[in-house]
Amino acid sequence: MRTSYYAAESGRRGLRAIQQGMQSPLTLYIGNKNYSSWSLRPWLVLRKAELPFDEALIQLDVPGYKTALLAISKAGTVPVLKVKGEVIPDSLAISEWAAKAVPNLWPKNVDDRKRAKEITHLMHEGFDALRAQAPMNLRRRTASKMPQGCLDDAARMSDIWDECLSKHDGPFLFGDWCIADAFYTPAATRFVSYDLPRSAKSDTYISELMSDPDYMDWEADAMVEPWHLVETDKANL
Ligand SMILES: N[C@@H](CCC(=O)N[C@@H](CS)C(=O)NCC(=O)O)C(=O)O
Repeated sequence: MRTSYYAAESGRRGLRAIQQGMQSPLTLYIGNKNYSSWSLRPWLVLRKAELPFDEALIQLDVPGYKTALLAISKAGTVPVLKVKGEVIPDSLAISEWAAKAVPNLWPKNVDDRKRAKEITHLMHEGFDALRAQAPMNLRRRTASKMPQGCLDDAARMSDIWDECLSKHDGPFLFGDWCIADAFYTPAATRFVSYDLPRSAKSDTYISELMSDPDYMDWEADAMVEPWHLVETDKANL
């Protein structure tokens, strides 16, 4: 996999240069690895699918970044997957694209698959308080008191994990790794960053996700990123 770093300030020309130099038919556009939870999800899915891809990192929240995002897709957000001429914005749409291309990214058992999709959609559309009040910030460690909305979301998430984990032998929500685990990995990092309460079962699950080799590759890049989003770093100080 090749990584291209795109300085938003350099405008569309820089982006075109990256596109022209790219080798793989798949390019995943992502945001800062320390902060972009939506980018991490399909990145993990493509890794687990063993689909070779290039990644292009768009630095978020710097002058010109929105122009850069809009030059990639009308959504104006990352992640975006480019497959030859096709442009697929949105973490879930990219994951579903991968699941069509490669088997076993959703559980085989019909009931498990239905539940895995339900809880993936829940993560994609919900848990607003947790997402807003405990933003993904892989470098962050704090024991600050967290707002009640965030604690309520964390308790609900830990219950969902426990329900899934109690029906399977683990280590993942439905036994083998699936897209639902990708969707909950950024949430798991928030439990660690903000020291959110969780059950013993959920704690073991979090440790499993945090020691996943693909996740650790992403995290290693995040740790050395030179960019800091000051407002995000101050959340719940
Ligand atoms: N529903 C979208 C959400 C994508 C999203 O909001 N991405 C953030 C980065 S994590 C973004 O691009 N923000 C751009 C902005 O704030 O202008 C998905 O699942 O991919």
